[in-house]
Amino acid sequence: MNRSHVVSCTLAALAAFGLSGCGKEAPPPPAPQKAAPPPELAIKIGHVAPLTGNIAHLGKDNENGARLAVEELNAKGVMIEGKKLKIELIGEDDQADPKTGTVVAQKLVDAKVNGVVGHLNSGTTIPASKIYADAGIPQISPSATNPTYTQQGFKTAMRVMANDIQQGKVVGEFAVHKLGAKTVAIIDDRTAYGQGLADEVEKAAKAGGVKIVAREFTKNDATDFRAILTKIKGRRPDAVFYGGMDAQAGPMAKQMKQLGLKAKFMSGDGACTPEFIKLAGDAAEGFYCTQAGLPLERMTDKTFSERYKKRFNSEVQIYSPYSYDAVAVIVDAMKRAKSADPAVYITELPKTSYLGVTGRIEFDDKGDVKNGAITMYETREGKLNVLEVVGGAAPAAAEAPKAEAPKADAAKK
Ligand code: ABU
Repeated sequence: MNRSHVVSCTLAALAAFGLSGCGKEAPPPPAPQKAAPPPELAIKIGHVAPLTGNIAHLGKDNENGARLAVEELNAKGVMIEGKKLKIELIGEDDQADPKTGTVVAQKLVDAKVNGVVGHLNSGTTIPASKIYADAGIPQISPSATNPTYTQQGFKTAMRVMANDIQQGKVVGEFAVHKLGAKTVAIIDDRTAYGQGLADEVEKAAKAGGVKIVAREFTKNDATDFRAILTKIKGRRPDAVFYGGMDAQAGPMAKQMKQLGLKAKFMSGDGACTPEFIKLAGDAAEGFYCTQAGLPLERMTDKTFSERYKKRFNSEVQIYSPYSYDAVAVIVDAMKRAKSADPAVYITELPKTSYLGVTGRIEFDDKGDVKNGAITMYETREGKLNVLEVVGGAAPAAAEAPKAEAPKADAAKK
């Protein structure tokens, strides 16, 4: 073998096999080819809630729920027509302000989102719903309970928890039958939610024979309620109902105690939060409030709060399980429709029957969740304790919450 043969042989061997020798060793088997990853289908889901201001803690909770769903669904890999869904969550801050709500709604429409989870407040959700409806973009609110939202005839508008007709009736009847109230004073914050719920409570209480001895109002940025409470104290009501959020209900409870107003204090879901207890301190004791759904510990997926805490290093406030489910319901409809196009998958939304974190989700012909539950709580020893659950679907045996609850549909996909 001459020198040039040795060189060419060695180079050829190295090039061919990347190793020693020339004709002495069998070549190694070719490395297995990695399958090409499936093509991606990138979609955008908008989320809107107040991320600044006095209920930013609730807005962040809503956004966290939606974010957890997006992250888990992306990690699982949802396939639509051979493509792997890649969901981007676009979070917007509407500051709980109706005008800002419409501005950010238009921003999401312009960004061509495939669906919207939000808004948090009824006062922003209702005006924004017209913008999404005109654009044909499905919107699922995880927390807006004012009935008007789903009564406008928009096919795009849905919610995943009970509404204030259901909630007001439970509060009013509880005041009559469980608290034995004969006289009630009502305060609201003049928002679509606060005023609407207060009206429903008034209706139900009056139907039970209660006399409404005062009907007062404040604002959703107020902090001093002493003038209203002093007036109410003079009417000696058995109970006071506040229609509004925890940011006002907390200091209101404190000021009731300071003024020696001993009436039972009641409110709805906007104030039925750990934040209320933090703000009210000792005055939180003996407070009654409702949530528009099942208690967290009785929901289908009991691992939700652990996953939430692990991911965000904070506790669930109230609505995050619903915003989680709202994302999952949108994706479930896309899967059944084999399309993420809003014009296509919207036809599947009304047919939804989805076992989420919060329970089985199905919609009535208006877009309200069927069989919504209302839970009544009383605050004792600094905690919200369940008193009763009204309504809600009787879970099928396979869906009933268990000590080791099965994961929700979203987690199985
Ligand atoms: N449902 C209470 C808070 C949100 C809202 O309806 O305004």
